[in-house]
Amino acid sequence: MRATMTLLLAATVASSPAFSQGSSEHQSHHAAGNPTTTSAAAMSDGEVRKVDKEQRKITLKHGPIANLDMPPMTMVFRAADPAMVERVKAGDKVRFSAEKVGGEYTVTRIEPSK
Ligand SMILES: [Cu+2]
Repeated sequence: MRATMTLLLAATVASSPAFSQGSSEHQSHHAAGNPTTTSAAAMSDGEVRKVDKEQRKITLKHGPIANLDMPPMTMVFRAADPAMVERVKAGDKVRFSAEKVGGEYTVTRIEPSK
């Protein structure tokens, strides 16, 4: 797929200099936009180990979290939204997004996984 794209692009550049300008602008637009979009929307797999409703904390055994550069582990997260600790319970398999907010690892999104 990537090799095909490169060949097509090379052919376009070779045969039509006018179009090559537009193509490279298009390429750089995507290169700049993708990492941001991906990290904001990235979901990681996890399993709820413990929910502390009073402290609004969720202990998750999680898989790799790309945007936090974190390997799989079990750790405590703060829930961004109080409703999150009502929605999940120990033993639930979930998909979630986490970010570091104010120095605390915070779950910004969490949903059941199947
Ligand atoms: Cu972790």
